[in-house]
Amino acid sequence: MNLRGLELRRIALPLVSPFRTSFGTETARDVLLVRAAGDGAEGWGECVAMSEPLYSSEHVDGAAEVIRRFLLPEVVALAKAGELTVPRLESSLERIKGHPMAKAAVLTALLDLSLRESGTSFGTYLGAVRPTVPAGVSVGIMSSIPELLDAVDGYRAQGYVRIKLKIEPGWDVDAVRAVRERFGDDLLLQVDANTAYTLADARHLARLDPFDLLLIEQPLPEDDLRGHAALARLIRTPVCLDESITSARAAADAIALGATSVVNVKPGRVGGYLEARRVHDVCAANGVPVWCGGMLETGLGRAANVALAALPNFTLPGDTSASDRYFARDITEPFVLDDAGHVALPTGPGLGVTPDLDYLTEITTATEWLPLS
Ligand code: OSB
Ligand code: MG
Repeated sequence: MNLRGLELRRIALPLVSPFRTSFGTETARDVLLVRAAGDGAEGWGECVAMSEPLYSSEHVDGAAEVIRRFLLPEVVALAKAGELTVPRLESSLERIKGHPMAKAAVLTALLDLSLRESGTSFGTYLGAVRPTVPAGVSVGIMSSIPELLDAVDGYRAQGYVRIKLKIEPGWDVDAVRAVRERFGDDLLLQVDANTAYTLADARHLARLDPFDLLLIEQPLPEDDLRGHAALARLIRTPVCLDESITSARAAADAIALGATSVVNVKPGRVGGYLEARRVHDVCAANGVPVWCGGMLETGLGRAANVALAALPNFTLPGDTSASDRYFARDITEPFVLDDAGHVALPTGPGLGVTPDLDYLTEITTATEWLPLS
């Protein structure tokens, strides 16, 4: 891999509608993109950090600072030694603590560059076993139940095969009951609390038991594995961890403790696609099914997620929705649902999608060139 430098590009991509979770409301996606410039070819990595540290401790400004100040020198050192490969860089970055989303963005840009150079797709590289993956959709907290039912109805009409409702105290049992009553028992339904509850809410959360949910995602704080294990013994709905799963080791620990019986795999949260594959592998070895989470990715991040979701132990539909779930216009060719409610893996080299540079220029708020020498 012959790398000339990294370009950081910040874009502001409007959302089709506000997306409300227990931690906040987004109206536009503030995204940091990393472009790895080679000789001719280029690779792209999307940093999934959000503007504010409300989902996890990272945020966009912080990620940009970590990349320019601490990750770039590791890239430069390996390049100077003629040893720049993605696995080598991943190990070098271990000495920098934390910042998995910043690391994932850099590693993904370099992986895309090297796969484009070798003519290999992300899916082939990661070990995909299917050409398409089933698409679920994450439905934000709404201001009323009728508004929620309309939104779910619309997504079902579009073909989504699984619905995930965002929940928080005050927007949980009634919302789930209303959706179950309206759409029936066959609807694949799950909920995501983004850490909004405590173990003292166990009896309340047990009121979700009659609704046959696929899972409840991250009810308790990120560092509360014991709490999740205790909760899992008090409710029937399977507990699925998202925020807590920061590495393959964290996944193994959570499984051993009985804190999670399903795992949401998000590459940005675990430091990239190599670690995401290890999370997949450790879960598979323990008989724990996984699914691919999302962070409102543009087509670039979505392409890589869809490829990952085609690995064998991704047996539940992911938050791998079509581009128009979030964006009227994506920065790449859009991901669309097929008749079966699936999205297709790109087949071209690397991510297999290309950003539209004119549109990118239009929505760019800042760029920064970080040369290797
Ligand atoms: O917890 O899964 C989450 C979006 C932003 C941050 C965290 C989460 C989410 C989602 C939407 O639920 C996932 C998506 O459709 O990209
Ligand atoms: Mg989640």
